[in-house]
Amino acid sequence: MIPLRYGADGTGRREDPTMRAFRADRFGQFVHWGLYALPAGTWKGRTIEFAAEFLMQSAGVSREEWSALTADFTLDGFDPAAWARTAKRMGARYVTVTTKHHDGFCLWPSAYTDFSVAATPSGRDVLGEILEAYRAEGLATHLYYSVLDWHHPDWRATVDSDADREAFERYLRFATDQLLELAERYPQVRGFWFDGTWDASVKANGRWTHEIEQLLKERIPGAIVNSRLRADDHGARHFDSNGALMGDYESGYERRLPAPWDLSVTAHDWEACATLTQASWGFHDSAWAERGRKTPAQIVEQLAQTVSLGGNLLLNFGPRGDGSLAPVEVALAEEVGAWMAVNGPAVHGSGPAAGWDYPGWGFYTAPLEHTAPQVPETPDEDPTGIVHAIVVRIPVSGLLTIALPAGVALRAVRALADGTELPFTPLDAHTVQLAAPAPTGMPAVLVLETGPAG
Ligand code: JFZ
Repeated sequence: MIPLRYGADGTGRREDPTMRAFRADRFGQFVHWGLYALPAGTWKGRTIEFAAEFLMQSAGVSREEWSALTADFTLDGFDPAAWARTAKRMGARYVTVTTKHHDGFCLWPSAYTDFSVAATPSGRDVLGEILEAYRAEGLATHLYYSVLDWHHPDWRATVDSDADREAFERYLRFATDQLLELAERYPQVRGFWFDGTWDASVKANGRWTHEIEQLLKERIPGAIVNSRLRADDHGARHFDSNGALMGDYESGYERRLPAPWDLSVTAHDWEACATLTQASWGFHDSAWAERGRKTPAQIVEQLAQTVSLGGNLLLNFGPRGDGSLAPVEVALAEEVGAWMAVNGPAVHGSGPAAGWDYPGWGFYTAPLEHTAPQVPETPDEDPTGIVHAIVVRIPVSGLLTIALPAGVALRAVRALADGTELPFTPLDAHTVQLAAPAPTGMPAVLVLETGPAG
């Protein structure tokens, strides 16, 4: 064990009510919204085939020119109630919203900078309105905050001189002030999602990442903080130099997921984030962004894979410059929501089905409170319960093979959608086979009712 001052807190997986609620939610909505939604990937007629929220950097726009966008941030189509309704109907249980992205523009009227909604025509507290809209729909709220800041004169990627050190120390003071301001203005939030922490300047300041996590948790008891914030004494990120997770859940899976059989990730809480378009988080109005746009079935498959491995999925939406949602994203949310309305029990409050091997044709999930008894650890433990089989690929044989964990028998198989019972045939002591459900274009969920073998 390497002695660390700013490593993991050593308490392991959190089991308090706030963390349990976050874990049971499983599905969240990410919202990337800021000035970058106005140019939406195109600057002076030139479309940049890169994430829209990076346009200031990728198109080489000066601070002054970028700041002038505030005049066009008029909120003409801004309808946070519609965002929240869309998220709720999709089956998301929480939202994570960008308060300040890399360009430094703040969605709340911060006392520590002029570069905020206070400088836009309406002057409204946009963030406050968004949080209130989601609260009204019963969703929990988390705040995204980028430490990286292209606007602030004191931000540094590297600290190469005493002058840099002083500047970056002032910057961290500014970030601390802003984060405590957010906690004070919006004490109803459930957590903080840090980003833009990969630079050498932050890695050399593990102490600050540790302190700000503690400070925010003092101000908002139970607050949930992602691992991306953290660096330890030696600059190790996410996991400290002893391999222990820092922050409350691992947040390194981005536009990718762990392999379906990689049970190592079930050792801790984690959340993956995903884009609907190929590679832009902010609204990108171009044919490039549309290429590779995900289908509802792909989203549901990612969600099923995530839950089967004990993670949460944070699915990104990029509202347009006027504050309205793009119709294509609303349509996607509706279709995912129609699936969730029927099959939500395989996602919400579910987690890995311990002892059930990855079947290839889909994913198993089990209700969180039943996870333990699914596979009896002692012969007298009762494995009665249910496992959800989420079928995403139908084998050409048309048959699904289910390998049962030792000591577990299959009592019945039903379609979750309508309760129809599906007959199955035992192949040997712990393998059964059944006809795959007819393809509908969307994953089918089967409820496997289990009991003790023999
Ligand atoms: C970051 C941001 O730069 C991006 O704009 C967006 O907000 C996203 C959610 O987070 O992008 C990253 C961060 C981490 C990795 C890749 C892109 N990573 O760990 O591979």
